[in-house]
Amino acid sequence: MNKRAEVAQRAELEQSAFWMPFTANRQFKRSPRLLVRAEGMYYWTPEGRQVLDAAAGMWCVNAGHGRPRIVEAIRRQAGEMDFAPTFQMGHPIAFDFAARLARVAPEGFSRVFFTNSGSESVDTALKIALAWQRARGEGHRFRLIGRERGYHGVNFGGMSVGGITPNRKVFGPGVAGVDHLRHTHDLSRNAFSRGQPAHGAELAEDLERLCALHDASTIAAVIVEPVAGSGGVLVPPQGYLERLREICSRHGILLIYDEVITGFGRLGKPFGSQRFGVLPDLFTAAKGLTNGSVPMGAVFVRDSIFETFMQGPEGGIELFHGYTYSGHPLACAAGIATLETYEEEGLLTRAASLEKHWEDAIHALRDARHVIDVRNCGLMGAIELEPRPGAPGARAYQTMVKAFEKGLLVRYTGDTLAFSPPLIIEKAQIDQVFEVVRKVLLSVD
Ligand code: PXG
Repeated sequence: MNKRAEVAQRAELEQSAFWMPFTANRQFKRSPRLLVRAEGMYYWTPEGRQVLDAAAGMWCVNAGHGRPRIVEAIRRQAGEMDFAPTFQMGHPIAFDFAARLARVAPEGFSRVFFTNSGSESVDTALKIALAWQRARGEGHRFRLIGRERGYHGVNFGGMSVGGITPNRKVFGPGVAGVDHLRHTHDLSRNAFSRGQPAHGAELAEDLERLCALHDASTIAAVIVEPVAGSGGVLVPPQGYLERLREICSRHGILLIYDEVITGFGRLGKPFGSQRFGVLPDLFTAAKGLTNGSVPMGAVFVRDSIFETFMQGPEGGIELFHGYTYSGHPLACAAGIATLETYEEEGLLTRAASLEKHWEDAIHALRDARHVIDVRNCGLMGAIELEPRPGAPGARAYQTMVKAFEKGLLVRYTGDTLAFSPPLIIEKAQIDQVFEVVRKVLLSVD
């Protein structure tokens, strides 16, 4: 692009009608970072610069970009049938996709409710939990418990159980009857842990505190991410999920996993529950469900929970909930092709075979400039930087910007750099990711 065209484009962007999500709009539009093409492990900028994607877009493109089978499936479905309702009508592809999903889910989770995003999946799961408690005669259970530093999307339910302060503070009181467990991040005991940290299983006992305070008979469900993503890649301490599971079961509380990030192979198994060997009662998915290609989310439900809803009169709607686009044909077509791609290439377990290399590569940065912690699990990782005094988040932001200039896409949250590459990444590319980060950190003040 010549200088004049560039100046014109900048001017246009500054006035753009696009109110960008979770973005400093004015700062971005003054100095934009644009992506125009993607294939495999890479994006390209309008100037033709290649950018290695160490973020799988935004934790979603698990099979890499532009996979031909997925592209073709979307194209074919768009030509055949663009839309069909799923309220009191059906189309075969939604039934087919749900059945295929049930086959990769842990045993006993053979019912799937479709949504269009992670946020909608979370709110759907919370509503199913409340409705289930009522259906089994426990309607006095209305409380929902989340966790500090949890991210469950941005709708009212997910915002309320979420535990990231800026995502909550200006939006009023949220859903009533919500409380939070303590988070599990503890640098004083667990800094530079490889995989699950050794200390902190006892933090699950915090649920006992809430049961004592509110009385367990008022609590419907607890929701946690198996590994907290946006809160900074917080890996559950050894024994933590086991204890949380045990306390929930003892008190009749449903355990919901938010697997929007941990689903579809991120942790070396199809789902986080399988990686950690601790099952929830419901779990959410989105992102990798369609490889990020068409918006879609899902809630997986234990068979026994589904059955509770199926006891009333046959002509009665069992759950007054759903979205116009639940089970959208394009999303289902993309999802089926995504599953086929994952299965054909062994991607739902590939992270397990790369985990050791990934772990060594990221932990090699423990002595890099500004670094105060390194964490990892599956093909997920984080490097926490010491915040610049008086400017929290600034150092990680600057690192992200400089890395992008050097051809690497990473994400950051607070002062933590987060890494979650497509699961097709090769070892040499893993090494490249962390070499670039090391170099960039040298140039960040
Ligand atoms: N739950 C979890 C665990 C998530 O990570 C959502 C729900 C909401 O999904 P939707 O599709 O409504 O955005 C998410 C989304 C980041 C980042 O950089 C993370 C998410 C979204 C955007 C950025 O950490 N997670």
